[in-house]
Amino acid sequence: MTFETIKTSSAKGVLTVTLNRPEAFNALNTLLLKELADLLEQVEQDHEIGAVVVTGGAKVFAAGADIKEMAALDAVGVMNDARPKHWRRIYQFSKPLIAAVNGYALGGGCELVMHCDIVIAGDNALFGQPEINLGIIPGAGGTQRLIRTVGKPLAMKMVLSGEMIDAKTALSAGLVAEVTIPEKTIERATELAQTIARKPPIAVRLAKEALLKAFETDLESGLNLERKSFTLLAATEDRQEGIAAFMEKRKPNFKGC
Ligand code: CO8
Repeated sequence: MTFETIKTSSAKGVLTVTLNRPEAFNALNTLLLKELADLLEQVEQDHEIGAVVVTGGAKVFAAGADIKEMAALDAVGVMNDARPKHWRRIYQFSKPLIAAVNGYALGGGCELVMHCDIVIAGDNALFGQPEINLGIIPGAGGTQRLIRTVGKPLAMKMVLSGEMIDAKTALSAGLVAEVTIPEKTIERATELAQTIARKPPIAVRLAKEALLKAFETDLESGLNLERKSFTLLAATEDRQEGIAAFMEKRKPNFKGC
């Protein structure tokens, strides 16, 4: 697959995707979202890849939806917009997605961060939902995911005022898992992704699914899903291998079955 708006590289079970529209601060146009969603669907079938890092590079993660592209859409155009479909495809990716964020993650950029499962931020990162300044509101899940992630007071402040928060605030609010120096953001995200890629893939997939379910269901239904997945894992060879390796005091050799 060749891409216009993203760059890819892979090593040690990890695919790194770099958003590549530097001239527009990596603004997420339809093509970029489509390419990212297409790529993730392809990775779904690639058993060599256990986790994916998404980054904008050293300076900026993404400054939001492409405002210039958005400006051309009237209400019917927005209604027929292909982007919500691509966002859904990104959200449906079953393997871990790790964001490595330096600089701005605004609007759709912050929403892309929230589509990721773990966020590593450089101490230069700035997160915001500035859509209100454009007379709109977040449109890729920002109102729902931000409030579930950071709670009502901070989510309301960010969405209603458009004010950004820094990496330290994002860390204390739970939007970000770790903060590092900007030079190490991608390295640390990659290291974490490699650690996850070495884990048993079916257990990783079911753990992600169960954790995400907590966003959208009641406790009893979530516990039911967890119990079913826990039971299902008892039928995998990787569970036998993991337990045997523990007993035999050796490293497990997981095969994804
Ligand atoms: N879209 C398009 N181009 C952009 C965007 C953007 N979001 N952000 C920056 N750019 C472009 C600028 O136009 C400029 O290009 P040019 O030199 O050709 O004019 C270049 O990037 C650099 O930008 P600036 O000159 O403005 O750089 P500054 O360092 O002064 O400022 C900022 C950087 C603070 C990031 C500033 O550019 C900014 O405020 N950008 C817009 C941020 C924003 O409002 N984001 C929200 C967009 S709306 C959104 O994301 C809704 C998501 C809904 C998804 C729904 C899907 C269905």
